[in-house]
Amino acid sequence: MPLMDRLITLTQHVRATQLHHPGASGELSALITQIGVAGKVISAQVNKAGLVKIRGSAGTTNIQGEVQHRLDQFAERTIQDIVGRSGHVCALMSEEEEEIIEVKESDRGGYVIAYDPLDGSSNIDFNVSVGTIFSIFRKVSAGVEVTRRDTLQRGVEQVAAGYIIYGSSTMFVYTVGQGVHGFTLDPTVGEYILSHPDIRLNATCKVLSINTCNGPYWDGWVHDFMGRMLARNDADKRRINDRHIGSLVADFHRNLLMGGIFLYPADSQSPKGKLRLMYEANPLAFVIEQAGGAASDGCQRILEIEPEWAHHRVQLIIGNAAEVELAEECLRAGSVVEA
Ligand code: P6P
Repeated sequence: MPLMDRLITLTQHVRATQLHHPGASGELSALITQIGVAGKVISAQVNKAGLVKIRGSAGTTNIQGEVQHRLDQFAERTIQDIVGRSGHVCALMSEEEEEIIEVKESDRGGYVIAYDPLDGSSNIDFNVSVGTIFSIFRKVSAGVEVTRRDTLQRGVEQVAAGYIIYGSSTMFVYTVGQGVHGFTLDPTVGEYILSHPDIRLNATCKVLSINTCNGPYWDGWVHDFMGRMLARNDADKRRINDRHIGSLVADFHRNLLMGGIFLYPADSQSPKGKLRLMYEANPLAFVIEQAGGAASDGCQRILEIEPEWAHHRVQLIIGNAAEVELAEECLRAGSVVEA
């Protein structure tokens, strides 16, 4: 088989998906490719963080009140420079920036991007996998002005979403609504090569991923859910394993490939939940649903939630649909008991 029949690059794959969209201008393909370029630049720095003076705290905090790491700031600048100046976006909504960044009019394109430039960054100094999460919406308002209608859209309106995980290898995982596809970066040639075509969530939920040390803060339903899940393990077999590394992209990616459920419930410390709708829950919800799973805030699909503002926090339950439904059932039962 000729070599080219074996290697499919990210750019080729994205272009092929757009061929199904009559009238596609190619702008979305170009935008996704530019996000990939930003990922290569960030990957190069993440993979040598221990060697250059780029690790550690930058001594500043972001809108979330989280300590910013030098790599957080590097990743933010990289995305602003490469994606912000691509000519394909009109606004950028970042975990690291309090305000939505409007691209100067001469450089504006037809899309809005929401992103977490380096999720899990508190783990960087310990060599734990981290990642960039992105969500893309089409600009919907007429004219060049960027309006709230363009930026605060529900997750169902996403035209593309995915993440880049900087781990034992760097992978680009994305969906445009035609399945989920994973590409592994070959650093020797600087290309993302299709390595995980049409990813489907393993039908069996093998992993339970939650920060159990938040247990004292949980509502009763979470304890009920945990009990129901752990009851699956008996003398015959351990059917469910606890895997939680505290880096959302790493926990999500492992569960996507193995089959599992991740929860970050609202609790007495984070009454609205900790994770953010626009650039964490929404993009991963798009991916998981495209892979055959589900994502909920316990009461409704993540993708149906009406955003209140750029840094809207939500309770996140994401993974195998049966287990997401079980969590919703426990929450409903718990609310009846508490009522
Ligand atoms: P906790 C990382 O800061 C992050 O945003 C996610 O990547 C991760 O899942 C979560 O926070 C961990 O939060 O409260 O368990 O340390």
